[in-house]
Amino acid sequence: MFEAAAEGMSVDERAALQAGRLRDLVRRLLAGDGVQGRRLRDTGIGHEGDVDGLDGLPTTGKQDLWESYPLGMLAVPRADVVAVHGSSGTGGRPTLVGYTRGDLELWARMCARALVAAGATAASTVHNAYGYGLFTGGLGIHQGALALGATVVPMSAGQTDRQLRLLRDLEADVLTCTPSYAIRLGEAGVATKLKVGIFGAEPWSEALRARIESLLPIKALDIYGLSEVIGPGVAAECLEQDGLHVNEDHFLVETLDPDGRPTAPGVPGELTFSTPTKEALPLLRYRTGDVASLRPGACACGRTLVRMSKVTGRVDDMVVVRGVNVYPSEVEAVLLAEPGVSPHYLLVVDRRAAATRLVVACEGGHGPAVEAALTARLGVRTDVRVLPPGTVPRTEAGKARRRVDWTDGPAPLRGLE
Ligand code: DLL
Repeated sequence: MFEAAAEGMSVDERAALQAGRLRDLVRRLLAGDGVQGRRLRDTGIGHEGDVDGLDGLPTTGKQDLWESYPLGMLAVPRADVVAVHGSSGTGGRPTLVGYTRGDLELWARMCARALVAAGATAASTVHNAYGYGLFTGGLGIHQGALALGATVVPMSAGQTDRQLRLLRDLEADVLTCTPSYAIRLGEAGVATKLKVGIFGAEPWSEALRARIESLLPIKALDIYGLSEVIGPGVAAECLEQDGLHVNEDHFLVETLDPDGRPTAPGVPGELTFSTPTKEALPLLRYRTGDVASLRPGACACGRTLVRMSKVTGRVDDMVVVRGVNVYPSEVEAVLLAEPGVSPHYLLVVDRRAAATRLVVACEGGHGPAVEAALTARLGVRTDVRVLPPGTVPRTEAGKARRRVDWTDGPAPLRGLE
């Protein structure tokens, strides 16, 4: 472990640490004049910030960040902000996040924890193909690798030929990129010295994991995070591949039901984070929109941190077709279980007529068989279009686009009409 005392701490000791940190956060927010402090005051919490736990405290959402764009929610003087990151966001509107020097240092340690959980050491070479820039993937992992003392190859995304060349020539043992880009690199069929990959920034199924592990071949691990909370390194899998360890000494996690009540262990809910040790943008109960479940209990690796499941969907990503709820992740699981179907697919939600139609564009496989498997799993009929290889767009940089809404105009892909 990179920080064994924190990652392997007893559950009681950690609970006490979390309670103290939460009270500090509440006091800090109450002392400021921001939206979070106002909400706390409205809830009737006194300035001494004596709270028992998270339940009942007000929540925060993306809307709050949008409304205070660009950096209105800062809890420190602007002069203390040393970097800005963010994301284009699921809704297309940018979300910006400021970092103090302390925030960057915390972030580096969280990413170093993820690298060590994947078996990386100071002797490792990390081929980092997450995009560098405003996106947190590239620079987050980069700083984590530096904190670990590994050798980082700052490839950024794109230019696949050059990536393959440097993978071979520098003999990296750790690959970091989006899972869709890992498929892209794997399909090139180049022999490497890679042992493990740390993939995240977009949802990916167990079926995609199996595909990546056989293509590259490596151990494929999941890493989760979001810029609002810090970036990658909020949670990450270890080599046991049995859930993502949430760094809950710094990121208090809950899963909430649609009414805002915590769900029981194992029951999926909306991931909600509080960040008591963040300086520039501390968040109280930030609702992420991501759906997963939580599981307490020690892992065989020795970490005692609560584990989250893979993200199974987004609260806003569910497609309702004839009353049936469909998640893109389920479509992916079905497709990859079908023989001959490539990992490149697009779920097209055709909303041109009053009745929504689901079209699944894929490459390879036997159309009627895929259709039957999808109907059986989803409980709703889909139109499967098997397109010629190379038709479904690949991701060179950034996150894979797995779902598109077709509201009017020409089809989003040729061959769908
Ligand atoms: O994607 C941070 C990151 C970079 C995580 C590199 C992992 C690796 P954002 O651009 O702000 O930050 O996007 C955050 O991406 O709310 C999820 O919806 C999604 N996401 C991130 N990691 C995963 C994952 C980065 N492992 C949003 N599985 C989040 C599923 C993920 N979805």
